[in-house]
Amino acid sequence: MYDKAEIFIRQMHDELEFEQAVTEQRLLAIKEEIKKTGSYHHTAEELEYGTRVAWRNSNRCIGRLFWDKLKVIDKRDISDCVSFEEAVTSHIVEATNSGKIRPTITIFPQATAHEVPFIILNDQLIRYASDPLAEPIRQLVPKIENRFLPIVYRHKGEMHRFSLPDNIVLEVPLIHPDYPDFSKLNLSWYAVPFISGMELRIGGITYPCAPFNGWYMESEIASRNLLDCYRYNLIEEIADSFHFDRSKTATYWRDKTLVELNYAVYHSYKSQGVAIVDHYTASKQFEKFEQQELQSGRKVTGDWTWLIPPISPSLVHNFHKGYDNTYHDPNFYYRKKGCP
Ligand code: HEM
Ligand code: NRG
Repeated sequence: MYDKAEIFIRQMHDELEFEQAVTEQRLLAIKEEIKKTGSYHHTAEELEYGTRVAWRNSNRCIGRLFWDKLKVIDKRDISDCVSFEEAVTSHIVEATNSGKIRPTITIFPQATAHEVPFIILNDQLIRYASDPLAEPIRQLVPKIENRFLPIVYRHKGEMHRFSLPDNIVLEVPLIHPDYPDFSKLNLSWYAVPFISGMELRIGGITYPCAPFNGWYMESEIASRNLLDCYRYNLIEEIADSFHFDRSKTATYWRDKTLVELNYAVYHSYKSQGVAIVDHYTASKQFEKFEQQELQSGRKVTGDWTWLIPPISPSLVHNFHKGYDNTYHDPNFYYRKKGCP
């Protein structure tokens, strides 16, 4: 643990241009704390910096230009379920911000050798009970009355669950300005993706519960969630609402549906005042991030298979270059299945 802590502290102090003596003093204190207790605790500044760098290091994320604007909410002192549920609810409300989404992370207690801290079993805080991806939670909670899944979490070895108050989940009805019959399908999606199934690792410390959010890129909803055959699988119904000719593949009805649906999702969010980014702008922002990192003397790592958008990938710059997919800490990782 000390070795990992040392790498992290030296990197942070180096980037933030701390004085050498301050660095050595902090390392000594960490060494002492680990010797006495078997672990150590980050200062508020280390937590904030480490978390932002974890986003900067997220190889699969195209949204990293804004890594140093992440709002970090420190809830490491929470030890009871009421406060936990309040903090999760407050994260949803504050980050949603009536559509002016704020990239936010709430950090709950770190893992220790003798205590099992909070862990959320849902992969996202908000998910429709009708989504095929809801299956693992539906297995745990057979009777679900809400349109949204309850949040299932573990604390001190016990399973708990709570339902989100319906009125805190902002949703966007999907419309297409040029195809009125599309609106008649009554489709909608929630405004904010809150990732809750990943753990955060900083300098040898693991935070198993650290839900975070940014805003959506339109193709996540349009190309994947609504069209993937193992998700909502709606390509035929949506093509029919656009009155495209499905008699043969060569009419390109699938491709046309994909493009118009991405357009519909983007314009629905925008016209209803909910933050969203189109794949082309996201890619341009990522290009700027790459340039900034280069200027700061850092190497950008990335996962090409995730960075290219699932619509017109060859029209954006990242399709045409390679990325080094090495994982550097601090970073976010999937928790191991069946953990804890
Ligand atoms: C993945 C965009 C904010 C960390 C992704 C993906 C997209 C994306 C398109 C790929 C998702 C997929 O294909 O399923 C954005 C945008 C943001 C944003 C537009 C707006 C601000 C954030 C924030 C964090 C983050 C705030 C963390 C603090 C990640 C991670 C992944 C990811 C860890 C990989 C998830 C996985 O492996 O399942 N992001 N992101 N992103 N993003 Fe971001
Ligand atoms: N594709 C998933 C969300 C994954 C993360 N995407 C973001 N993250 N935009 C979906 O629900 O469609 N973020 O933190 O903003």
